[in-house]
Formats: sequence, structure tokens, C-alpha cells
Amino acid sequence: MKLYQFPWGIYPRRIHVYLKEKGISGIEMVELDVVAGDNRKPDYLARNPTGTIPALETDDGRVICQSSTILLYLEQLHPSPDMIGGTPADQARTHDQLALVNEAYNFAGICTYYGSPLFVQRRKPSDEVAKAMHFEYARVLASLEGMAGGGDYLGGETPNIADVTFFASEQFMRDLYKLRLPKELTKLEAIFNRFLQRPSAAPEAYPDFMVPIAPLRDFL
Ligand SMILES: N[C@@H](CCC(=O)N[C@@H](CS)C(=O)NCC(=O)O)C(=O)O
Repeated sequence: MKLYQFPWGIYPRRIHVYLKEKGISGIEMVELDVVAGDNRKPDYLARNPTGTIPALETDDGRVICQSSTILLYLEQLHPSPDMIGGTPADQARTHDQLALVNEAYNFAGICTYYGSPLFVQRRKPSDEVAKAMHFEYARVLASLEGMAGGGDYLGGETPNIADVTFFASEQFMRDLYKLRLPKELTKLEAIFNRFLQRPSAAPEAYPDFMVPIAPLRDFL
């Protein structure tokens, strides 16, 4: 199996954190330079028509091109330790949480497109759009907070794949763009800080040129 990835990106990092959590090794790592546009080159597009990273190529040549689907696929191959839930109802809950995490960080991503100086060449800056997307990010995360239950993680006493996805996404938004969770989301903040103590959580360095220009403008 081959994983097309790079170490610091919000989506490939979900897979890196997961692999460390599970102790999975033996997947060949193929590093792409997203800044140089490797993901838009014909050989990559032939494998993965979405042109996004990560993508997992299985031994029989199939390509899985969504980070969540890669996690779900690997979870079937490596069911222990369980990170999806033992019963159909538990699994459905994990899927619900995962869907909310994806929805929230899609909004956060659009917020960065319009609110971070990093994207001025590609998107006309708009405080109005950035603020609206931030509102949607906070709204969806409030629903996720409501599904957090009383355990240490979204998954209960141990993290599930929604925790991995939430943590990797939030860490990226926080460290690179200086986006912070809304103050009232105390359960999610506690889950984030708890996950931060895990060995899988050690952050990756971001490209030097991004660090000073990525932080969001003060649009709120
Ligand atoms: N929905 C996809 C999104 C993946 C994605 O957008 N990855 C970023 C890198 S972190 C990317 O490929 N960006 C380059 C592009 O879209 O051209 C997933 O969950 O895997």
C-alpha cells in the first residue's frame, strides 16, 4: 500500500496521527509537494482525479481519495485497538461525529481562504465571508460538543477516528492560522488538550514562508 501525503497538511495529518495511534507501519510513504503543485500533475491526477492529498493506493491498485474514507478503510483492516465503536449504534455515532468534524473544518477552511493573508493571490479577501464561515464553523462545532458525552474523548474513554480528525484539524487551524475554538466549547477544548498529551500529537513544522502570513485578520 502507498500513502500519497505530506507531513504538515490538515488532511494528511489525520492519517499520520491515526497511524501512530494504531501503531500501523509498513505503508509506503510517497511525499508530494503541494506548494509546488505536485497534486495537479497528470500522473497524480490519473491516480486520484480529485487532485487532493492524501490518497491511499491499495496493493491491487485502487485509490481511496478522502481522508475519512482512508481512516474507515484502515480501521477495517486493523480493527484493534478499536477506534470506531463495537456496536452498530456506537459506529453510527462515530460516523455522525466524523461528519460534523468534516463539516466544521470545511467551513474553517473557507474562513481561512477569505480571512488569511496567505490566500490573497487566490481569493479576494473578505471579512464578511470570513466572519460568516467562522459563524458556521462555531455552529457545527457546538453540535459536536453536544455529542461529546461525559468521557475523556468523543469516543468515550479512548479516542475514536472522529477524535483523531477533530484533533488534527483543530491543531492545524490553531497553530498555523491562530483560529481558536469558541470559548463556550469547553468539552471540545478539554478533549483537544487531552489529545495534545498523546505521543501521536507532536506537531509538524509548517513551511517557513507560511508562518508569518497565515494568521487570520481580526474580522470578528
Ligand atoms: N476532502 C478531502 C480534502 C483533501 C484536501 O483538500 N487536501 C489538501 C491538502 S491538506 C489539498 O489537496 N489541497 C490542494 C488542492 O486542493 O489543490 C479529504 O478529506 O481528503
